[in-house]
Amino acid sequence: MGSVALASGAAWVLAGNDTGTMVTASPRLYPHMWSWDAAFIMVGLAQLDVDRAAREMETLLSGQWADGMIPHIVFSEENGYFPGPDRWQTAVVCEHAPARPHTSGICQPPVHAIALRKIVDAGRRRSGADRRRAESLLHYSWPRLFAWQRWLATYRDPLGTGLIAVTHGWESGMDNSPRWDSAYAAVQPGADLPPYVRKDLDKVGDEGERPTDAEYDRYLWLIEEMRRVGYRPDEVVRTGSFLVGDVFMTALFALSCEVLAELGEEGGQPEEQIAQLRRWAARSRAAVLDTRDPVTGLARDYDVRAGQWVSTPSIAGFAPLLCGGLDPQQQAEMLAVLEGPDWMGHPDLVVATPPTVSPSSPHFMPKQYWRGPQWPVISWLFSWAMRRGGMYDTAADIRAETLRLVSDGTFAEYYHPLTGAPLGSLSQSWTAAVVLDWLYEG
Ligand code: 9WN
Repeated sequence: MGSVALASGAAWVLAGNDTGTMVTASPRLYPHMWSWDAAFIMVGLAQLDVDRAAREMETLLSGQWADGMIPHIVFSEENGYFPGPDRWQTAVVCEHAPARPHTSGICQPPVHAIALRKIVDAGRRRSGADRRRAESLLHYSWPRLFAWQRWLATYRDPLGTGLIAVTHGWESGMDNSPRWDSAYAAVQPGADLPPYVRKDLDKVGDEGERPTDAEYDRYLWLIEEMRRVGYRPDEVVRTGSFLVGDVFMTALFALSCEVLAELGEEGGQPEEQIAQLRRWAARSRAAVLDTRDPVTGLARDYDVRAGQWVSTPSIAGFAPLLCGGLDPQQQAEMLAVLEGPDWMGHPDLVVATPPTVSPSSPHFMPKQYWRGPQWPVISWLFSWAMRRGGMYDTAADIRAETLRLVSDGTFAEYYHPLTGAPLGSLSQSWTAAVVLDWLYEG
């Protein structure tokens, strides 16, 4: 499919998933707004329609909790996803949660400052009305995104080092990654886990791509634990069965603090808050670098509950390339590993983009959720951050190769790395959105 057809197809996917106030993550499997999906969707919308992109940010922020957390799902009026509002019961048990819209009670990676950057830049490139809309969105969103970063710095730094922790694998966005296997193994679902019926299995082509029932029991048990402490962020961190310092989330936190600080300078926001963002960024960047494995050089997660490093190699090991901080020699070495035969340069890959797990790893499963396939949105994120960090050649290569992967026009959630087959949900909004951004901005 050529670029023009691909761009029209991507725009058509976003329009098809648009309920008017939110572009759902996908038509069937995910009929609601997911926090980090929404940010990437805004990146694509910004290229098409600044006002529509701005409304997406406003919808997301309408679900922000009073303490600053941006929840991982803002529910639409659709049914069709489990766990839905009845299971979460956030507004029933937590005074910080909004009564409407309904939201989940956990978070996802903080990539929203990147979306705001994109919308502001698109607005400034265009006419008076778009420019004014973008500037007023900046003014409206900045304090709210600051509050979100502050929430993470306040409640999710249990070691006090700047390593941001997740309390559920879903918070990482890489739900079923082998990164979480050992931490999940220690989660013992209680006998009083309320019964439930999954809705995801009949919406993908092959059930084997999705997590197992035993995994779902653990996902649901963690939510039950949180519900029982009223989603109070300090209590969740103190008592929950799952607490892992997430190096990928930490890198995105540092990156977003920097991006938000720059936007704050341009928008005349309070100097003290801008300085605070820079302090958080520096601390978390250092925390990311401190996680590096002395043997492989890759960044690692830290299981706070078990008191041990998680050394399972995954794409998250390259987190320093997102947030920066490596010296030139170290950066070149890490890039060489990423581009080398265990990762992007593996000879069996159909396209040279980062797989979620190395094909050389015993954990590699080419069709399984976050255990091997390539996610176009993760490629976009690396490419965007690399360009920002001056790694232009790798950024351009990842863009070109991903565009080759998605040229089938299915806009799949993820792709089989050894065959290029589309997997998971088709017409996935964030895939369409990042493709649009790449086609427009080059
Ligand atoms: C749980 C929506 C989301 C993404 C995540 C992805 C998947 C949900 C699920 O879908 O997670 O939040 O039901 O598996 O792992 O990254 O935001 O696209």
